[in-house]
Amino acid sequence: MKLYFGPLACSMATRIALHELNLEADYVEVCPSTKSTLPAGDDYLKVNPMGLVPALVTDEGQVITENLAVLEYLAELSGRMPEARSARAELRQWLAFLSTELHKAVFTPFFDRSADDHARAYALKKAPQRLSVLEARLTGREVLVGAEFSVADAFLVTILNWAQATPVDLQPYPGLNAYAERHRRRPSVAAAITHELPLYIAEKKRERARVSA
Ligand SMILES: N[C@@H](CCC(=O)N[C@@H](CS)C(=O)NCC(=O)O)C(=O)O
Repeated sequence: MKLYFGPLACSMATRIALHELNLEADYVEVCPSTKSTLPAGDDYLKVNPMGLVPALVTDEGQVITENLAVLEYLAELSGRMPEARSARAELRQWLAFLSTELHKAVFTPFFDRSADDHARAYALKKAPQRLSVLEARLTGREVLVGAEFSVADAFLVTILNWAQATPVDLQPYPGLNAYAERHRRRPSVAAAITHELPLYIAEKKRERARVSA
């Protein structure tokens, strides 16, 4: 398999999931500004015309995009999709919530250069309700769905990591904050952050150089 990723972006959820599930993959970094791969300089738009990460190329050569689909594919590939239909629906429900209500609605406006102050104000207005839903869900629970760390946790932990770089404040949500702190120390998560943080810093440096050129 091959994972196209951006440093500390939502694609880190797939890196964590691959690690958790003991699945091998090649990792190809994508520059968010030029949409080319690093260091080869290949055109990423030929892989995903949306220019968004993640994209996972399976061993059969299929390109899968969209976090929800990629994460569910990996869970299924490794036999970790729940057996019961109701439990599968529950996992999908949380993946969809994370993808749409949390990632896109609350955090994307702080990273998307085309978002303006109105978009960011809208996101901050939406945040408390969504974070409260998570706070209620995680109170007394170690993980988001089921009994073990799952692809949904890989996704949530990746998203919550962005709070540090945005005005989204996790402090009023002690259960959620503790969840984020606890899982950041998990080996798969710690390894992903340790690997991607220097790449993120390098990406920001390149971006500053490009802007001032
Ligand atoms: N709907 C997509 C969204 C993916 C997405 O927003 N990826 C961001 C990184 S977290 C990205 O590639 N941003 C680069 C850009 O907007 O140009 C999914 O769920 O996979």
